[in-house]
Amino acid sequence: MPNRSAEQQKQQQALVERLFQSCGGSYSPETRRKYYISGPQWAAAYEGQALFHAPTREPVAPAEVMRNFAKIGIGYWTTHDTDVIRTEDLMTDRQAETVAGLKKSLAENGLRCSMVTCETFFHAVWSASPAAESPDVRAYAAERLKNVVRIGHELGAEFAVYWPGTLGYMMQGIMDEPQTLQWFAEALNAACEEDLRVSKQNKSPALKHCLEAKPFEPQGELILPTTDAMIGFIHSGLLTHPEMVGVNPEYLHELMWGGAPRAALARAIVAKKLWHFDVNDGYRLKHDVDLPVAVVNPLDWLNVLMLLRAHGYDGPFNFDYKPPRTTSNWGVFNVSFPSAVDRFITFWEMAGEALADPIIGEAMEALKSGGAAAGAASAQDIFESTKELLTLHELIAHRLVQVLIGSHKGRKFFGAS
Ligand code: GLO
Ligand code: MG
Ligand code: MG
Repeated sequence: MPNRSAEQQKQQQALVERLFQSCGGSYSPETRRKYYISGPQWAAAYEGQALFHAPTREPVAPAEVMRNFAKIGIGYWTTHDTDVIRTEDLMTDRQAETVAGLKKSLAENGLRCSMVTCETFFHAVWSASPAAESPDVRAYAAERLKNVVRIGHELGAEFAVYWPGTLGYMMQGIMDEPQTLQWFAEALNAACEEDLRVSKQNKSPALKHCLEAKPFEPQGELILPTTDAMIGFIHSGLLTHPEMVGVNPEYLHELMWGGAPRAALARAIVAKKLWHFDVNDGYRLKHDVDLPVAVVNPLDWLNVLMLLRAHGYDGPFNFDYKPPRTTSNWGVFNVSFPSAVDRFITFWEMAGEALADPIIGEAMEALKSGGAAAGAASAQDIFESTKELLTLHELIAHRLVQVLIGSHKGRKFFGAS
């Protein structure tokens, strides 16, 4: 029996490989490496488990993840502290050994660690959040954040990300929210202070600290549910170093609450806080399915990347998605990551084409010039003067769909003359 299934698996992999190759359109590892694309340890090693799901895949060790990322052409690796170090080994000699091993694997694979993040949502210690009423929990949270900052420096990371997933409640009225926010700020302040200390000591740049919001899940209600809430919090006066703190919006997290991810990103851009970006896809007003980038909302993804290209975003694109649990361990590195990366690059290229498209360009310019209604015209005159121009909105939307499906490059559909 085991032999038979091993044979079947080989045949099935050959089929998947052949069909994937038939899809075509893949980029070389060299091309993929030109983008600031990071692959999370936790995405690659995700075993497919969830509240109602048993795991479907085997665990994958960091060195194995790195080896595969290097082969695919993903140049950067990101990790939670506890993805690679057991909670009980954190801040011990075991941690130092593990971090030294990670540095070695990164170097061997020609990879860099771009971001480190602190797990403050999974372990039982966070059951009442990292800003819990208990001073012991809060002191431990501050130590964990400071430790992540030190690991970040050790691994040469540029960013530290914090997703305070448990900063909220299940039942109303159990906490004093302003007090909880103050406590949460204290942990972040400790992380920034530690960063300043270490970077001064090492004469190395400080990390960029980025807050990530999610509107619901795993708590019933969150205190900082959106990127806008995070930006408000950064400017609340509770942080001692607001200039060191920015945001890491996640595409799906903004969509989940019903927001327009592009508009959320735009608000972070004008606040000069868009430093890091988690890319994935999913559905509005549903749970955090973390699907691979652009498989659900391709037109929106084209638009999001147009915005980021137009405004010179040069931070990382962190592939914070979950390879579907129907994908095998083999499939994670042979189909899931390469196809996600290639779709992303394709959309990035398409966004460039759309921004350079002469039709869209001329339409935008015409709209900006307006109708030239002479000076002190009435509301009705102003309206009349642009009435025909405004049809360009619909024309632009049409053109963007043409870019998406390639008909601007002459792609014809069966039956089209
Ligand atoms: C979960 C979050 C999570 C964070 C990670 C980094 O929904 O997206 O994956 O991005 O913990 O802080
Ligand atoms: Mg995320
Ligand atoms: Mg998510």
